[in-house]
Amino acid sequence: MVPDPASWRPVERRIFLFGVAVSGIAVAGPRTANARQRKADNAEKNLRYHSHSPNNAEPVLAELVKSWITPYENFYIRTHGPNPTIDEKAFTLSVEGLVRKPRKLTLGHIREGFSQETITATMTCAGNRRQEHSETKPVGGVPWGAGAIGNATWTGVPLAEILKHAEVQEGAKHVWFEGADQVDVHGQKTPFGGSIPFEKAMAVHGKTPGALVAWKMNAEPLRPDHGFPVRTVVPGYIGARSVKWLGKIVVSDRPSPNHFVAEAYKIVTEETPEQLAQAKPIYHYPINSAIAKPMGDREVPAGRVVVHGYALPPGEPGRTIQRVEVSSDGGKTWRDARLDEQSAPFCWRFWTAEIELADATTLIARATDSAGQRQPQTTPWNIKGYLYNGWHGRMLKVKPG
Ligand SMILES: Nc1nc2c(c(=O)[nH]1)N[C@H]1C(S)=C(S)[C@@H](COP(=O)(O)O)O[C@H]1N2
Ligand SMILES: [Mo]
Repeated sequence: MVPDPASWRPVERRIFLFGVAVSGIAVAGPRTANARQRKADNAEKNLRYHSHSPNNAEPVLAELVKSWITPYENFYIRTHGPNPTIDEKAFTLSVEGLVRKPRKLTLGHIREGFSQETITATMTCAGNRRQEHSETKPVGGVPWGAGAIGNATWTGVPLAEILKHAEVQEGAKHVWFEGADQVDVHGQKTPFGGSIPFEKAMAVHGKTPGALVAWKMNAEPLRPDHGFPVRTVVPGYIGARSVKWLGKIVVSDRPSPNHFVAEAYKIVTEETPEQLAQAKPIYHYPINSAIAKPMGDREVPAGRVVVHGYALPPGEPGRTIQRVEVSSDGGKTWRDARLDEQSAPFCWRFWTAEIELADATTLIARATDSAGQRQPQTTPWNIKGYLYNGWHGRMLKVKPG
């Protein structure tokens, strides 16, 4: 059972002073508009911080399920290094590798030179619910509860358009993304990188492009924490493939050698070279669901209670949430939850269930998708604590009626 975020010890707020030097990217000092902006951004957020600079934070679950589109204030932040400071005017996005016409695209060109699309997609961290893995055995990484997930509208240009413009050559199999941030990896500064199969980059699932180069989130310019000025958004894939502060796209015949593709984001039980070499990078996220309300940290009166939560279909195209069930007797009997109206491809679905509470109760939720695939009761442990999607339990303190 996982403690609610409300019971966490607040992380001491450190004020971020210096921008990071990145080649081709302007460095700003403490008194710049950017530094002020960053402080303002953090203050606006309605999140519990696991760390500052790198900023890692998630919302309280009861807040998260108030709106199907997650407002900026409630949207989790996952970063591996300090936010880079980017000079919009000097900014270019480089498109290179297996292309006939390598490009350096300005923001103006990205925003105005291509067709523009707005999609809705849920983003979730591969480490969402990591705390539950650590109940089995310790795992590394940010100890996420079930709040490292959010749903937003994203406005941008389909990655496929940018690739066509650069004229992709024969043999393209993967597309790499590189951020402008600098992360400490084995004692060396490395940009955060992602990689997706070329097929996914060129795909259109219904109306949803396989990947978007986005500059707006919920109809507003991306905020610094979410990758200003541009990021990729890859519907159906773990958040790590949606690279923020995107500075470079490389078309290649192989997956990116970047640490965050070649080593991190793999399911292994030991980080040995053998296991890491064998394991494939994680792309899609699996089916998941969580109980968001009532929270476990306050007393709930006995009697009828409305339980709220989210359910996420797996990230493969065409899959939807078919059913969510809730149990208050440890999984012996289950009651169907009511699915909210609002739904869309690659998006979570909210649900509610009315449950009669007698005394101290553990509620459990599990979701089933349109292919009949159900959330597993537990998720096998892995050392990095990824993709926890076992039945979600919530222990309630019930006030006798
Ligand atoms: N450049 C860069 N992009 C990044 C990251 C990062 O640290 N640096 N973190 C990734 C991870 S692990 C996740 S889950 C998502 C989180 O996006 P958000 O902070 O906008 O919620 O961004 C991804 N893109
Ligand atoms: Mo993530």
